[in-house]
Amino acid sequence: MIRTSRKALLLAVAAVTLAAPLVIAQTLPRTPAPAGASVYVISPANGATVKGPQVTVLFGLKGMGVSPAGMPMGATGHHHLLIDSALPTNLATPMPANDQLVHFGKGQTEATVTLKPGKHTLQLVLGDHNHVPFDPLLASDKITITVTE
Ligand SMILES: [Cu+2]
Repeated sequence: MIRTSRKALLLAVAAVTLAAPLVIAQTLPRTPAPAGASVYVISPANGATVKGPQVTVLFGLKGMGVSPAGMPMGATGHHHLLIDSALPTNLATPMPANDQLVHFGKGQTEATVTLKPGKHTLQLVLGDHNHVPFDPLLASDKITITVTE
């Protein structure tokens, strides 16, 4: 009779821990937003049809100020424009920067973006000096526009 020590083999395998690379986004404290603050898209209007491909978006903010990223300056933040994109799911980390989540870290209050013909959604999120969304989240309504050639 051949006996293999399966139990010993399993224990050996269990003892091997795999050092899988972990990507942990840096968690930062969220800056409290003043009561009553809100962010909104001034233009284009929700449902508007606009000529593209260059579309100018005006950023609105009530109850707070706009300041460049990098230094905490009281109740101020900078705008982020989500293009055809959902809100970030993790609100305790700096927002990523990409074509669909554009930072305006110089304190811009408007931007001209290039959009292909068709329907697009736009939404603003205010971030603090670390690009972390405020607490509570300050995001505009998501608007939908149609861009023509
Ligand atoms: Cu930012």
